[in-house]
Amino acid sequence: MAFQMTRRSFLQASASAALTTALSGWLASGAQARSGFVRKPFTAPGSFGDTTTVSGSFCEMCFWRCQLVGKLRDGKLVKLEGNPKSIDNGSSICARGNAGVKLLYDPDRLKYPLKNVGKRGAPVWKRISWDEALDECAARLQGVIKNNGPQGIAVFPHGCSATYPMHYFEYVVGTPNNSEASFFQCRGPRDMAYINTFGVGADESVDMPNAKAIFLIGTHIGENIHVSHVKQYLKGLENGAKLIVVDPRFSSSAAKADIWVQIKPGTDTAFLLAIMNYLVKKGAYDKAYVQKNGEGFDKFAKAIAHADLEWGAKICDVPAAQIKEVADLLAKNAPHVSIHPGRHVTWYGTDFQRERALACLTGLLGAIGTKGGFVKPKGPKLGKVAWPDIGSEHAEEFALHKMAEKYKFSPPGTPTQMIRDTAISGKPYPIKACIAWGQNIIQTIPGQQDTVKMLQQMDFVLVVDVMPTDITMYADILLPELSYLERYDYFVKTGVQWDFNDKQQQYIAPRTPFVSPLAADHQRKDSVWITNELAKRLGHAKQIPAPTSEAMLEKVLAGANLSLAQLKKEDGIHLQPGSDPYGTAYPVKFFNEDLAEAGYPGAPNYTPVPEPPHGFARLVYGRVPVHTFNRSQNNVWLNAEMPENPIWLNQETAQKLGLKSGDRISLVNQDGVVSAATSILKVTQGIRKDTIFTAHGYGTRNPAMTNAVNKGIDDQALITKPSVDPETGAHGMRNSFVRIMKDGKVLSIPA
Ligand SMILES: Nc1nc2c(c(=O)[nH]1)N[C@H]1C(S)=C(S)[C@@H](COP(=O)(O)OP(=O)(O)OC[C@H]3O[C@@H](n4cnc5c(=O)[nH]c(N)nc54)[C@H](O)[C@@H]3O)O[C@H]1N2
Ligand SMILES: Nc1nc2c(c(=O)[nH]1)N[C@H]1C(S)=C(S)[C@@H](COP(=O)(O)OP(=O)(O)OC[C@H]3O[C@@H](n4cnc5c(=O)[nH]c(N)nc54)[C@H](O)[C@@H]3O)O[C@H]1N2
Ligand code: SF4
Ligand SMILES: [Mo]
Repeated sequence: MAFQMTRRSFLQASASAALTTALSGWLASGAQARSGFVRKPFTAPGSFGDTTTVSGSFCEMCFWRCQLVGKLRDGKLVKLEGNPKSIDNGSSICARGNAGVKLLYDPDRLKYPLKNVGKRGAPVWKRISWDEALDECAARLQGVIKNNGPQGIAVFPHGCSATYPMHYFEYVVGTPNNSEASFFQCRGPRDMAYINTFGVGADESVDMPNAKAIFLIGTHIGENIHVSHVKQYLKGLENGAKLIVVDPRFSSSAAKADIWVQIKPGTDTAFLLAIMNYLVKKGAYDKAYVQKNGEGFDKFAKAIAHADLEWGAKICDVPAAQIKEVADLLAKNAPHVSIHPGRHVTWYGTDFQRERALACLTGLLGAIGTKGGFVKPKGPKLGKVAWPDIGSEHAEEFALHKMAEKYKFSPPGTPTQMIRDTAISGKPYPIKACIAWGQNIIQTIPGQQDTVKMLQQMDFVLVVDVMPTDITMYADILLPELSYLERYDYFVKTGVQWDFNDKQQQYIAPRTPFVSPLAADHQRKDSVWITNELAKRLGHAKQIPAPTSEAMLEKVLAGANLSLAQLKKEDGIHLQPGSDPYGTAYPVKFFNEDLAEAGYPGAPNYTPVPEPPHGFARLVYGRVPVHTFNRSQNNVWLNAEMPENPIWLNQETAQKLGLKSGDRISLVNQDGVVSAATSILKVTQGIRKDTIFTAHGYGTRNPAMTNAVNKGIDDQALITKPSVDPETGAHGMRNSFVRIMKDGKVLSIPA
C-alpha cells in the first residue's frame, strides 16, 4: 500500500518546493490562453482539511511519470498533487495529472473480463469469469502458435504495464512482431539518428535552464506538457535565453519566441542544411570541437555545399535574412545553445534525416557537454527481473525487416507498417493473433482502414486496457487492468535533478497503490498477474520470474539496495548523490559511413515531401495541455475543459470561404474520407494558408466512452496516406490533405 506521510515531512518538503507551485498556475492558465483555448475554472471537490496524505506513486496520465502524493478521505482518493519531495516535478502536476482522480472513479472504466459475442468493430459483450477468459486466450493463442509459429502473434504494447507481457511474448514465446507506439509513431527516428551521430540516444537531453539560446523545431512546449521539462524551459527563458521557434503555427512557444519562423511544413531539413552550410562557409562553427570529435566533416561540408540561404529560403518559404538571423544568433550564443531534439518526430517519413541534421547542428556549435547544451546526466541503477531468454533466437530469425533487408536503422521491435502489411497479405508469413496492451492502435497508427483490415483477418484479438477506447471494440476477449492508482508496478521511475545548477541528485520512485482495488467491482487485475496466468496456461509456469508485481518491485529495488519498507521511511522517493553532468564530449559523425554503406545518405539530406493537391491544405496536429491523446477524453474534468478540438484555419482563407470562428464543420481528405464527427472552426492569423491544424486524440467512436463519444474530429481517420521512414521504418503522418465541409458542401482551400 501507499506510504502515509507525516505532517512534518510533508510541510518540510513543501517549503522547498515553493518555486514550483508558481509553475502550476502557468501550466493551468497561461499555456492555454496563449494557444487560444478558453478554459473554465476547475471546481475542486470540497476542502482537504481532514485528509490523510499518502506518497509512493507516480502519474500515468501521460508517459512522463511525475511523482505524486494523494489525499485520502475515508479511504477515498479526493486529490492528487506533486510529491513535494520530488526533484523532478516537485509539488507541481498538470491538469491531466490532477484529473487522475476522475480516471479512478470513471463509471465507464472496464470492470470485468468480457467476451465479444458480436462482431469485431461492432461488439456485443458477454461478461465471463477470469478463468474462462484466460483459458480461452491461452487456447486461441496456442492454436495460432501451432498453425503459424510464434511469429503469427503481433503485440502492440505501450506504457509501464505493457513491458512485462511484451518481454514475455518476445523472449519466451518468441515473436519478433511487437511495435511500440513510443518508437514507430513517436521518437524512434530521433533516437536512432542521435545514436548514429553521437553514439548515444537523444532523449530530451538539453540543458535549457542554462542555455543562452533555445531552438525548437516543431516542439510546442506549453501545449506539449511534461512538467519538469516545462520547468527547464521556463527557467531558461527566465534566465534570459533567446528563443527560436520553427513552426507553421503560432504555438504557445511561438508566442514566447524572439524569432518565430513560420516555415512551410515538411521543409525543416532544408532549413537546417542552409543554417549549417552558412556556418561552415563563414567559418562560424566550433572548429576545435569538430577537429577533435568530428568524423567525416569534409564529406559533410561538400554534401551540403549546395544549401545556400536562397536555396533554403525558396524551399522553406521564409526570408533568407531570417535563416541568416537564426544562424547568427545560434553561433553567437554557442556553445550554450539547446538544439532541442524533439519528441514526437514521426512527421513525414523523412524524419531520420531531419534528426541527423539537428544532431549535426549541435555538433557544429560544439554544444555538447556544455552548460546549456546537449547534456546526458547519469541516472541511478536498479535491479532487473527478466524473463529467461528461450525464444528470442526464433524471434530474430522471423524479424520482418531483417528478412526483407530493409530499415537497417530501425529501433527495437518491428516497424508497424511491416506487421500490418504482412498480416493483410499473409506474406512472407501469416500473422493471425493480435494483442493490444495499453495501445489504442485504431487512433495511434495512421492508415486506420488498414489497421481494421489487419484486425479483421486475425483468428484472435486480445485487448488489455483500462478504458473502452476504440481499440477495445475490436477485441474477442477484453481484459480490465487495474488503474495506476490501485496497483504496484515493477517499473520504477528514476531520474536526476532537473536543474543542474542545483545540487546534483538522482531519484528512485516506485509505484504503490494509493487505494485498494475498488471494492464494488474487484474484477480488475494487474499486468503481472494477467501475464503470469497466461504463461502458466501456455506451458511456461517454470519461467515466471516473479509471482506478483509487488514481489517484482522488491527485486528491482533490491538491485539498488532498497526495499519498499525503506521507501516508506523516505516518503516514496529515495534521493542519492549524482555526478557533475557536464564535460562529456561525444563523437559527431557528420558523415556516417555505415549509413552510406547501407545505401542511405551519409550526410543529412533533404527530400521534398508530397505537396497538397489543388484545393487542399495539409493536415497537421499536436497536443493540447488538458488531454493525452485519446486516453483522457472521457475524463469528466478534462472533457469539461476541452470537449472538442478546434480546427485552425487561416483568417484570409476563412474570409474567402465565408467562414468564421465557431462554425461547425467536417473535414474531408484527398481520398474522400469524411470525418465521422464535426468540430468547431478556429479562425486565426496564427496558421499558414496551406496548413490546417487540430489536436490529436479526439472523436472516439466507442459509445461506451459516454462523455467523449463522437466529440471532435479524429485526425487519424483522415491520415490515410502514411509514409514510412526509409532508415527506421517509422511512420510519417503529415502527408494527408483536407478540405472543409460545411452544411454538406465541400469547400476548396484557395491557393
Ligand atoms: N495522428 C496522430 N497519431 C499519433 C500521434 C499524433 O499526434 N497524431 N501521436 C503519437 C504519439 S507521440 C504517441 S506516444 C502515440 C500514443 O499512442 P497510445 O499510447 O496508443 O495513445 P493513448 O491514447 O494514450 O492510448 C493508450 C491506450 O492505453 C490505455 N491505457 C491507459 N492506461 C492504461 C493502463 O494502465 N493499462 C493498460 N493496459 N492500458 C492503459 C488507454 O485507455 C488507451 O486505450 O500515438 C502516436 N500517434
Ligand atoms: N498535454 C499533453 N502533453 C503531451 C502529450 C499529450 O498527449 N498531451 N504527449 C506527450 C508525448 S508522448 C509526446 S511524443 C510529446 C509530443 O510533443 P511534440 O514533440 O512537441 O509534438 P509534435 O507533434 O512533434 O509537435 C506539434 C507541433 O509541430 C508543429 N508542426 C506541424 N508540422 C510541422 C512541420 O512540418 N515543421 C515544424 N517545424 N513544425 C510543425 C505543429 O504546428 C505543432 O505546434 O508531447 C508530450 N506531451
Ligand atoms: S506531465 Fe501531467 S499527465 Fe504527464 S505525468 Fe506529469 S502530471 Fe501526469
Ligand atoms: Mo509520444
